[in-house]
Amino acid sequence: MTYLVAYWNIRGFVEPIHLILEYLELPYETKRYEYDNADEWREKDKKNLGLDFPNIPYLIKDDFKMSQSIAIMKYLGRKGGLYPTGSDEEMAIMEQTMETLMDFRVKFAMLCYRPGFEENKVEYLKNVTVALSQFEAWLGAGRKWLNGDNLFVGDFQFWSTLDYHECMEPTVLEAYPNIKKYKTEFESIPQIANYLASDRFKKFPVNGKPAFWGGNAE
Ligand SMILES: N[C@@H](CCC(=O)N[C@@H](CS)C(=O)NCC(=O)O)C(=O)O
Repeated sequence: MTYLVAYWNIRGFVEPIHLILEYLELPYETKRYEYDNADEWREKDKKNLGLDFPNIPYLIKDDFKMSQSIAIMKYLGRKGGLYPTGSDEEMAIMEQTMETLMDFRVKFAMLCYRPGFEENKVEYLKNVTVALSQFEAWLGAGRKWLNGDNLFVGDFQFWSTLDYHECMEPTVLEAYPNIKKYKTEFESIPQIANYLASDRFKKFPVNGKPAFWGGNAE
């Protein structure tokens, strides 16, 4: 009953999935494709693994195969109470958080993968204050985690995206005490602390080789 999770050999989109598996202490293995040998994915596994919508990350457990990182997070989250069922309104708020996190993550990726990184970064750091201020206020309204008292899958996505930002610009969270406290507390969860201290976790590369920032082992 081991989960196989596959992705490029980077942090990227897959990290929250690893964090959730680690937190829930579910047995898993990783398959890491290398950019220098991308045909192993593109020409071999993408065509032959029997994924209905071939993409990476993908997850395989016995005969069960799926792609789409958010769907994978929710699937694993439901198993461990990290994506709880609630009223229509509670579910809507969780979805709102997930979509907001995805916007945050995608804007960061666009910065990293677009030419002109150094010039674009200046503008990006001005604009990201809007998203960070919203998260700061959201947490400041008495929330320990993004969904209140209990961790949910969005927290794993949020931590990861925050950490990528700090890797890119170490002072980016300085003006946001609630976010900083949140991030430290997430890192102090025993399963997460173990993972971050283990050789299963590497700070770099954050992004794929084609990126203009974070694509190297730094
Ligand atoms: N919406 C998908 C996007 C996945 C995606 O774009 N994967 C990229 C890496 S970030 C990839 O290289 N996919 C392999 C492919 O398109 O063949 C998800 O969240 O899983």
